[in-house]
Amino acid sequence: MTDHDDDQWPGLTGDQDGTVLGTIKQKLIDTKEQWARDGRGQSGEAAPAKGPDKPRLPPGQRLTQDFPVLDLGIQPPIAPDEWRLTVSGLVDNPIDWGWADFHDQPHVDIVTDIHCVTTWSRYDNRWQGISGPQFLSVVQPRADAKYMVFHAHDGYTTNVPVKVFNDDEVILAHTWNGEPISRAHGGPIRPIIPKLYLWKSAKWVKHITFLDKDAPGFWEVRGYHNDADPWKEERYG
Ligand SMILES: Nc1nc2c(c(=O)[nH]1)N[C@H]1C(S)=C(S)[C@@H](COP(=O)(O)O)O[C@H]1N2
Ligand SMILES: [Mo]
Repeated sequence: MTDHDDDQWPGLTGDQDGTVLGTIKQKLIDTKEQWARDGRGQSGEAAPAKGPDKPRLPPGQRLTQDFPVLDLGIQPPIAPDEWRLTVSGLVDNPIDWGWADFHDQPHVDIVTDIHCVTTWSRYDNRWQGISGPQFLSVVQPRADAKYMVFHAHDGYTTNVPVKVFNDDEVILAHTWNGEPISRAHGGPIRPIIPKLYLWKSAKWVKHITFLDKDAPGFWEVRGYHNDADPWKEERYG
């Protein structure tokens, strides 16, 4: 079962707010909230050892070769020439970037595993884009900026501590495995925070705000764990 199924709900795209779409979206949300209450996918395995004995697959996860698509059913089309990213809140440099500004930044090329709360993991994803630390060095969060909230074009939000974003594995990516990140996966630019479950990596991001207080996002207020560490199996609660 996936959250979003193109065959079942054809043409379910665009920022519409019709009643049919509204009903389907609410059904998807209700289902996942029920999963959170049920603790679906929770293996209850003890947290694995750290260091050299740490296995590659976090507890309760299974490996997949494909890259499932999960979202609320709206996949906003964003052409590179209309893409913008704005930053607000507790920063010294509240940027307003277009495509060229993004590409003027130094880029990195990294390979990471990703882990979804619905229990699939995917190894060896190759990303290109701007590293988390590079991004932070540009926007310059103030000392009291502790949390980032990502806002996306479909209305989705998610919260991440600045400390967690400041990691060489974090990337604002434009490329996945040699191809531009597809619309279905949140292209043209998507933050990837591999050390957290994938719901913390907002697709179609348009705005990032820096706050001194935490502000739980879309799933965090609907039963998902605030911290989302796959190694501690922080799925729900
Ligand atoms: N904008 C936006 N980002 C989102 C979501 C969403 O609905 N909207 N869903 C989240 C969830 S619940 C998951 S599991 C991952 C799925 O990413 P994928 O479709 O690339 O696998 O995206 C996350 N980012
Ligand atoms: Mo998800």
